[in-house]
Amino acid sequence: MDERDGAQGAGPDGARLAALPPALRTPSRTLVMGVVNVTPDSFSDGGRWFDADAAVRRGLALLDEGADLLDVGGESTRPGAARVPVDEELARVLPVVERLVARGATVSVDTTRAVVAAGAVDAGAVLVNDVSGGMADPDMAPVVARTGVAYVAMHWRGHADVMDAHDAYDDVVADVRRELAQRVDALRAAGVDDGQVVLDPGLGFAKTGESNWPLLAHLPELVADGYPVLVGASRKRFLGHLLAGPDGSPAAPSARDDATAAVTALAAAAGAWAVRVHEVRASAAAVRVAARWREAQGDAGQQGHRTSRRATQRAVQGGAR
Ligand code: PMM
Repeated sequence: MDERDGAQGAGPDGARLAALPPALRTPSRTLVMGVVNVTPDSFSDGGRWFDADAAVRRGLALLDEGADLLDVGGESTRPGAARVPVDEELARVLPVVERLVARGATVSVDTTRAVVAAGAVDAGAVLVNDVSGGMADPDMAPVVARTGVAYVAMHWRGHADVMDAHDAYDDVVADVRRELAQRVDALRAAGVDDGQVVLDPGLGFAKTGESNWPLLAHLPELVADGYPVLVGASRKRFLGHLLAGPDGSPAAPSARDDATAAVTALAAAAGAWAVRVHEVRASAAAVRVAARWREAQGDAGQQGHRTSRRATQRAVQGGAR
C-alpha cells in the first residue's frame, strides 16, 4: 500500500479513531474486542446468545473478563450462511446495542448494511465493523463519512454463501494488501477520513485453510501500512484443522480457544490494534503479556546499548578481554 499523507490517521479533528473513547484510540496495548453474536446460527457460538437478554448478559460477562469493546452482530457470516432479512437484523441488533451502551460499554456493530450501521450508531455504537469493507452496500461509506464513526474495513470477496469459491491468490499477502488499499481509496472517494479506518485481513473469508497463515506471519507488513489492524482468528476453521484429531476431523469451535489465545499473543506482539475473540479472558491476559514483551524488547535494546557502551569503555580503559 502506498504511504500517503494522512495515512497515519489524522482525522477531521486531528485524532485517529476520534469517535472512540480516548483510551482506545492509541492504546498502550492491543485491545480485546469481545464478540456478541445475536444469531441462531453463527458458526462458532451459534444460538447461545440469541435472545436480547442473553446477548446483553453475555456482553456484560465479556466486559467483566476484560473486553475493551463489544462487537454486536445480527447476521451470521458462517461459511455457506444465507442472508438475514434487514428488518430481522435490525430487530436483533439495535436493542442489544442500546442496552450495552446504557451499561457503559464501548460498542461496535458487525454489519454489512448501511441502514443497520446507521441505526446502531444512533443507538450509541461508535465503531462499524463491516466484513465487506464497503463492498456489500454502496450506502455504507456515505453513512460512515456522515457519522464520523470508526470503521473496520475487512478484506472480503463475496458473501458467506459464495466466499469459499474465491480463495485464489497469486500471493495472498500482496493481494490482500492491494485489495484493502483499493477499499481505502473507495472510502476516501466517499468522504471517509483515513483517521476513521481500521483494516482487517479477513481471516477465513475467501481464505480456506493455508492462505490464513501467511497473512498472520506477515502481519507486521499490514501494520506498517499505517492503519490500526484488527485480527479475527477466533475459533476459525483453520485453527480447527490445525488441531485436528488423529482421524483428521477438525477440532470443534469450542476447542479452539487456546489456539485463539496463542494467535492473540502473536498478533499483539506484531502490533495489532485489536483482536476480535469469543472468549475474552485468555486473550486479555495474552495482550498484556505481549505488551510487556514489546516493552522489554525496547528496554533490552537500551540495555544492550548500555552494555556495549560499558564494553567499549572497558576496551578503551584496556580492561576488555
Ligand atoms: N469474523 C467473523 C465475523 N466478523 N469481523 C471482523 N472485522 N473480522 C473477522 O475476522 C470477523 C468479523 C466471523 O466470526 P463469527 O461468526 O464467530 O462472529
